Amino acid sequence: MSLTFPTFPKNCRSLLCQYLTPEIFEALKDKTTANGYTLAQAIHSGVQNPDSSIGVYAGDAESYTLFAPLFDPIIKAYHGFDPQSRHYSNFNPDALNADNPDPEGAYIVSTRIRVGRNLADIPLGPAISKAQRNEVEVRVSQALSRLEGDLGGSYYPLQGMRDADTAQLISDHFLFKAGDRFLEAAGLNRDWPEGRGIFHNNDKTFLVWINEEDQLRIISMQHGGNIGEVFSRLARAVKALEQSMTFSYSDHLGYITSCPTNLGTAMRASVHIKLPKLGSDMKAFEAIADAHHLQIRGIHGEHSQSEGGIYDISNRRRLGVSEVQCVQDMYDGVVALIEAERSR
Ligand code: ADP
Ligand code: ILO
Repeated sequence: MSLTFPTFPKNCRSLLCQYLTPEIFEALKDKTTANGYTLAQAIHSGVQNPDSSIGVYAGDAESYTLFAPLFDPIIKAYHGFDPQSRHYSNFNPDALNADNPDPEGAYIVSTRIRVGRNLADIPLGPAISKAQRNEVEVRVSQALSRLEGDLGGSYYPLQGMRDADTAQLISDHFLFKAGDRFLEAAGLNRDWPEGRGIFHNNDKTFLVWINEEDQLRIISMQHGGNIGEVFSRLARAVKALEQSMTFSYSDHLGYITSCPTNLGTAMRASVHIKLPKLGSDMKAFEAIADAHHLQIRGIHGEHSQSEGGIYDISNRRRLGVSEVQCVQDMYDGVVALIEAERSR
């Protein structure tokens, strides 16, 4: 980690290289948050990986204020959200107007909605110590063990998990992958695999990742396109967990997450959907996705490719829009995509 202005390749398009000016660098390079997080750490992932789309990570809530001259324009560029704006929440399933967009099951393979959360009194993953990470694992797995009914389940630490079980959980889309180079450079893979793990109920429709990019990723998922059921289960689970944990939240930025793309609702609502015809006309596909604030990913998560004409389609905006609006964005866009696929 250097204290000299980084050089980026000419073709670099990340938000970091667009917004890190020499003036901003000079003004921020000697600042350190109360948890000891520095500008050099915040930009390290984007400096090491010039093909990043964003390139920065926060080490704690204070990073977003201390390094605001860099973070604010990045947040504005990604979410369209101004530094003086206020985030608002609406996680009420009754406010959602999203029936199953594909009741015959011709297009949608599965639906998944996740939110990121971090404990208010512990630094975010990039600045967390080994002892603090282990403490998060204990506190969160204990809270999860108190859940009942369809949310009840078991916690499986990554350490000691059989390789075949890990591989199966990853290929079934339930578990995060190891070795992500963006997370690696952000310091998020330190002490791997200690302190990480996955909780899930019997049906694997409710899952919680512990200590991946955020301390918690709370996930609701199931086969098919019943978005309302997936959203309701998630809302119920989050409410239940809030009884025993206080999550980091600010009126300005909503839920505080290590990557600025996840601020606000920290929600990604997605479907795995078969769109082989649109997939062979990416220009038209991307135009519909852009018009509906959608992101297109491959079926093994971010930075992966499509397989068999199946794509992961999700809301792109998460901050300055409510949870209900995130899902509404995804629903409206999926309806438009199915219509376009059908008419080809
Ligand atoms: P995140 O959703 O936390 O941003 P990723 O993009 O890495 O993270 O996705 C994590 C896992 O969730 C991947 O295995 C991905 O294939 C799976 N996944 C995402 N959306 C769906 C979906 N609608 N149905 C099934 N699996 C999904
Ligand atoms: N740091 C990576 C990923 C950014 C958005 N995705 C996630 C998972 N936070 C990049 O800048 O491309």
